[in-house]
Amino acid sequence: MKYTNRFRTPVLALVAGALLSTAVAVQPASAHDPSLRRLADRAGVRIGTAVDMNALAEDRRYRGTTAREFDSVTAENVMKWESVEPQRGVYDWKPADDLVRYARAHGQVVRGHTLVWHSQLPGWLTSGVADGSIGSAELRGILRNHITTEVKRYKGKIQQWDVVNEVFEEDGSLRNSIWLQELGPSYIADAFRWAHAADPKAKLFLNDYNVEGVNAKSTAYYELAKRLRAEGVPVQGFGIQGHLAIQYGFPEQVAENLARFGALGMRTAFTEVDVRMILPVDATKSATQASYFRKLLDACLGARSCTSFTVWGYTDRYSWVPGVFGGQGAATPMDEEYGRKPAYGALRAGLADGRRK
Ligand code: 9MR
Repeated sequence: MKYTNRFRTPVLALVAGALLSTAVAVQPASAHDPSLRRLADRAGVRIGTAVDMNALAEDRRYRGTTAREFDSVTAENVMKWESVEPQRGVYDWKPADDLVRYARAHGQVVRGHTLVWHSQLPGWLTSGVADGSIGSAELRGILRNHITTEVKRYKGKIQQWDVVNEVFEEDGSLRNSIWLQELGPSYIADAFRWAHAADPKAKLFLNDYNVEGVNAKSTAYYELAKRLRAEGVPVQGFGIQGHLAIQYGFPEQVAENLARFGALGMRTAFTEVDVRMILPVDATKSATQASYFRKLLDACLGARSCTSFTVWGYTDRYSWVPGVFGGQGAATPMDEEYGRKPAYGALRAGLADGRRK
C-alpha cells in the first residue's frame, strides 16, 4: 500500500478538517488548529503514538490523523518477535516495513519496540525451551541472531530502540523470564552490545511500566543503568511507559525520577502513555484523566533529558485497554469517533506552553 500525505496543502487540510469535524467530537477539530506535532516541534520534543497496523491499512481517518498529529511512531505489535519470526527462520517483515515506509512518507521518526521481552515470543521458541530441545547455549545464539537481524534490517531508520522491555518485578528483583532462567542476568548487557553493533547510531533504551515515579522498580533500573554505563555497555535511554489509571492516583516524584536518569547522562522518554478509568466516563473522570496526561507531559518538558512523549494509541477505537482490564477503558486522548477529549486539549495546552526553563 502506498501512503500519501493528505495534509500537505492548506486546501487538503481544510477538506480533512471538515471530514474530521463531522465526527461526534467532544471538541470539534478545526483545520486552523495547530496539530500536536506542530506544537511539539516548537517545544523541542517528539510527540508519538503506537500504531495499530490493521487500523492503518483499513481506516482512512486513522491514517490521516496519525500523520497530522504525530511526528514519531512506534509499532504497537508488528516489530515484536512473534510477529517478525513466527516460525523459526521464517520472517515476516511486511507490516513493520509498511510502518517504516509510512513514517518516512510523513516525516516521522520511528521508535523500535521491542527486542527482548518475556511476552509475545514465538511458540517455536517457548516450546523449544520448555521441552529442552533448545538449550541455553543455543538460546543465546538465537537471541543474538534475532537482535542482530532485526536491528540491521532497520539500520538508520529507527531513532530509538526499546532493547529490553519489562525486566524487573515491582519489588526491584529481576523478572523470572526464560531469559533470566536460561542465560542469567548478563543477557541484558549482551542485548545492548549486540544491538549497538548492528546500528551504532540508534539510541538504545530500557523500558518498563510502573516506573514513572521514584519506587523500588525504577530504582532497580537506575542502579542497573548506572552499573551498565560504568562498564561501558551502550545503554543510552530510559523509557517510562506511563500506563496510568485514575483510580490508583498519580505517581509521586516523577520529576525527581527523570532528573536522576538525566544526571547519569541518559535520555529519557515517555513511551506508552495512556490513562484508563473505570467506565462509564463522566466529566470528573475526564478532567482527572486530562490532568494526568498534562502532568506527565509537563514532567517531560521540564526535564532536558526527555526527548519524546508517546501515547499508546490516541483513539479509544483501537485501544488495548478494554480487552485486558474488564470494565475499564477510555484511556486515550480521543474517543472512538476521533472526538477530542479534555486529555487532547491538555496535551495541546502543555505543548503550547513549551519547555520549562
Ligand atoms: O498494545 C499491545 C497489545 O495490542 C498486545 O496484545 C499486547 C500483548 O502483550 O501488548 C500491548 O502492548 C504492550 C507493550 O508492548 C509493552 N508494554 C505494555 C503494553 C500494553 O500491554
